[in-house]
Formats: sequence, structure tokens, C-alpha cells
Amino acid sequence: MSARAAPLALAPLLAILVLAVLALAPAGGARAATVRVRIAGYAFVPARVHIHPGDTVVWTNRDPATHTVTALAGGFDSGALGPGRSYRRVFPAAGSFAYRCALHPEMRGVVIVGAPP
Ligand SMILES: [Cu+2]
Repeated sequence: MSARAAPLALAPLLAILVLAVLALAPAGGARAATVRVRIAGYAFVPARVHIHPGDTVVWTNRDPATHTVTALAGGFDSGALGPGRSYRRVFPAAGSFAYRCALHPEMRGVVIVGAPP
């Protein structure tokens, strides 16, 4: 009966697939997230993001003007981000990281890295 044999023939293939997925999973079981911040209307949107250690923040400039993502305490600086350009940074450690646009200092944001999930 080929209708009954077919599922059995697929079993080894499924086993290999499951093992492959398990091998690719991060050791801790938690998956690092990517959070996006838009730069639009001369503001960071959202201005405040909460993430976990190891997560990535990606800023994308949707304004017609050039902006930067510059940490107030140093530590990171995107440099000039022209329209449509993105800047990404991984935050490995917990803490509060305030930043602003170096060209328009009234543009401010903060990345809050909490405890591991
Ligand atoms: Cu700016």
C-alpha cells in the first residue's frame, strides 16, 4: 500500500529536519530580537525602546534631511545618516543608553537594555 508507506518513508527526512532546526537554535533558547526605530519628522520614533542584552536596534532615516545616532556618553555614533540610510547596533550589556542627533541636538532617544529574557 503506497498510501501507507509514503509517510513512513518520510520519517528519516523529518528526523533530519528536526535535528537541523535544533542545531540552529541559540544555546539559551532565547532568540535575539531586532527592534526598529524610524527617524522621521526630526524625531526618533519611538524615542524610547526596551530590549534585552544581545538584541539589535536598527535606525532608519525616513527624513529628507541627514541625521546621526550619537550616544550622549560616547560608545556609539552612526556618523552622517543620509535619507534612506540605516544604522544598526547590537547592545550586549544591560544599561540605559541615551542618544541624540549630533546635527539637531533636540532630537533625543534612549535604548533601555534590561535583564536577559
Ligand atoms: Cu538630525
